[in-house]
Amino acid sequence: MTTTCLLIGAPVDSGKRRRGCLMGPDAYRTAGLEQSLTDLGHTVQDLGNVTPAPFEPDTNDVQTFALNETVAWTKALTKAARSAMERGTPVFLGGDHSLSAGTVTGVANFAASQNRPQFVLWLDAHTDFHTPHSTSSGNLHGTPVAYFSGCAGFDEFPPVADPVPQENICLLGLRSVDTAERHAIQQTRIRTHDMREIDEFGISKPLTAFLSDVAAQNGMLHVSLDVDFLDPSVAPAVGTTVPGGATVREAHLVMELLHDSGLVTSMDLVELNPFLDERGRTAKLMVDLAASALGRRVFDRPTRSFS
Ligand code: HAR
Ligand code: MN
Ligand code: MN
Ligand code: MN
Repeated sequence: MTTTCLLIGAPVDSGKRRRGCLMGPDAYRTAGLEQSLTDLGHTVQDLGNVTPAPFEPDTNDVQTFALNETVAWTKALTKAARSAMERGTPVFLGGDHSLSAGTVTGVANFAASQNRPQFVLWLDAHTDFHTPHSTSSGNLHGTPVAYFSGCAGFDEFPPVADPVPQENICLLGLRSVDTAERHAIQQTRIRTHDMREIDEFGISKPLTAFLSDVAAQNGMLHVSLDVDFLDPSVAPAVGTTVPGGATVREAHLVMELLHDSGLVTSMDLVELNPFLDERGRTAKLMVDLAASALGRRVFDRPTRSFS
């Protein structure tokens, strides 16, 4: 099945102190994302980059780094995501992971307008489940899951109109979880799958169980792919490398199963820092993974069913 893919640049760099993610959208363009998706038969429109409205300057000595800038991005991206959903399958080109505070709330708002439940697959070494009060780094890229699931403590941010229900969120690839996040997440119904579970039972098991639930509820599915889901030996271009991540094939298998499911309605590619890349290899791998999610395969085979 072919679709209209909307490439939307989100050069958000305010979610942490190390600079460079603002170059992400252009790195994906340079690595040939548009052509890769066109080659699969999709109609592809590059809508350029989103820009935030003007914001008050941040003083960088508060507990949350670059709060006003991140709030401005959240507002702009919520709007962009909401309206893109009317027109096709948005692929948000990050930008650091704070951008998902905007993209997920925007797509969830659209799902609510369709009376369909929103689901989120979060492919990441981290849970990103801090609130502005629990974070010790002050880096807001560590908070979007708490925000879009409706946790308290985000007073400076816009209220979340349609929080994603906890049981509709699946975090896959975990291997770096702060104590406050672990305690908080254990009180929720969020599905968490760490690398130990993936090593022991394989990556397809938790994923196919989740996809079956999405299908059974006629859900919309947002996929948020953080570069650090991957092992740093194959994806070095990220500020927060954590050893022991997904292999190239594990990541492609996730994407291939996602495509087979026919359930993906929106996607983020986040945390790419091209300043840290080696001859574009991480950007290229992320483009190849996006292509797998949108239908690239070695051979045709009977499509797996998830209902
Ligand atoms: N938990 C740590 C913190 O809050 C690290 C968060 C890192 N997040 C990302 N995105 N790189 O997953 O500072
Ligand atoms: Mn993340
Ligand atoms: Mn991460
Ligand atoms: Mn603190």
